[in-house]
Amino acid sequence: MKKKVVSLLVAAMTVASLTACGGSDAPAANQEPAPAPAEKQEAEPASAEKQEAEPAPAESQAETPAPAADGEVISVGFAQVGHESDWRAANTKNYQDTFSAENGYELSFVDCDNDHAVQIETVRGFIEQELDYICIAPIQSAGWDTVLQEAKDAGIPVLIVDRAVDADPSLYTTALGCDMVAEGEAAGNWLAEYLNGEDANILVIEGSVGASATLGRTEGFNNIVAQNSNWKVLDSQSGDFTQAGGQEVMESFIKSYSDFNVVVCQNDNEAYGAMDAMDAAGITYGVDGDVTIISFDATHDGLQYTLDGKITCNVECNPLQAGFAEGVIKKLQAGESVDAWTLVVDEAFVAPGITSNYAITMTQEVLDGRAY
Ligand code: GYE
Repeated sequence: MKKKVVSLLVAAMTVASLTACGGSDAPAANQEPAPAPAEKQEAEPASAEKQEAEPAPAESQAETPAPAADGEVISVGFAQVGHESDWRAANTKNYQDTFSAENGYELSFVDCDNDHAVQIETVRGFIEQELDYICIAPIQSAGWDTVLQEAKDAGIPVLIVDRAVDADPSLYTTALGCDMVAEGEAAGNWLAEYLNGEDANILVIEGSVGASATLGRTEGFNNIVAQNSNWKVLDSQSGDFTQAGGQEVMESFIKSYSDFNVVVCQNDNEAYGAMDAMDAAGITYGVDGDVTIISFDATHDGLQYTLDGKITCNVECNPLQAGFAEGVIKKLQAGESVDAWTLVVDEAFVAPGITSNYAITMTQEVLDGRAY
C-alpha cells in the first residue's frame, strides 16, 4: 500500500502534539503510562446499540473533523488472529465495517491463520508500508518485544486489541478487550452457586495454547477451583478454539474418563464439538442431563444452546470492539491523550429456570437482541 505524503504530515503533527503532552523524547505514539488498575476505563456494556453510540463525545467530534472530512484517508493495518471461531468472524466483520473506505479509512486486513510467525511478519510489513495505525489481536501473548520496539521506533501507534501481550506497555499505545481472568472467575463462581456443595469432576477444553484468552480464563476458573476442596480438574487440554478441536479433545476425554459431571469449553465452537462427541457416546448433558456444560463467548448460536438448556452457563465476551479502537484513533488524530487500557465489559447467561447472582437468565428476547 502506498504511503501518502499527507498521512506523513498528519502523523508528524500527531507526534508533535502528543510529545508536547507527554514531555519526553520517546516517540509520542507510545508515551501512554503503564496501565494502573485504578485508572481502568470501563467501556459501555456489550450491546450492539451501545457500541454504535460509543465513538468520541459530541463536542470533540464537532472540533475534530471526521477522518475523511478533509479528504485524508487514514491507513490502518489489522493483524487478525485468524478465522477459528464464530466470535472471530463477528470481530473481523466489525473491524471491516468500522474501518471502511466510506468512513475514511484504508484498512489492510490480514488473517494470520493462528500462526505467530506470520503475525509478526504481518506487523513488520505494516511498519514497512508506514501505515498510520496498527491494530494487533495477538495470537499468543509472548514474543512481542522486538516488533513492538520496531513500530515504536517508526513512530506508528499500536493498538493491542482483543487479547493481551506480555510486553512492556511503553512499547504500545493502548490496549483494549475483555477481562479474561474475570470471565474465568465468573464461570467458577456460577458453578459453585449452581452445584451448591455437590462434588465436581471437571474436564476443561482450553483455547489456543499461549493465547491470553486461554491463559486468563484458565487462571480465573482455577482461582475458584482452589476455593472448592471437593472439585477436581481431571484434565485440561487445548481444543484450539475450534469446533473440530473441541470434538477431538472431548472424544479423547471420553475414552480416558468415565466419571465426570462438568465440561468447561473455553469458547462456543469448542462446546459444539464437545456436544457432538457426547451425543455420539450417548452421554447426556445440559440442565436435564448428567453433564453440566460451561462455555465462553455467548455468540448468538451459543446462546441458542443456552436457551435450549444444553449449555447451562455461557460467559460473554463481546466481539464488537472496533468502535473502541476507532475512538482511540480519533483521539490520537485530534492530538488528545488516550487511556492505557479500555475494558470491554461482559455478562454471563444461564439456562431458563436457573436464577443466579452471577448471570442473567436466558430468554428469547435476549437471544433476539444478540447481533453476533
Ligand atoms: O473467545 C474465541 C476466539 O480472543 C476472546 O478467540 C477471543 C477468543 C474467543 O477464537 O472464540
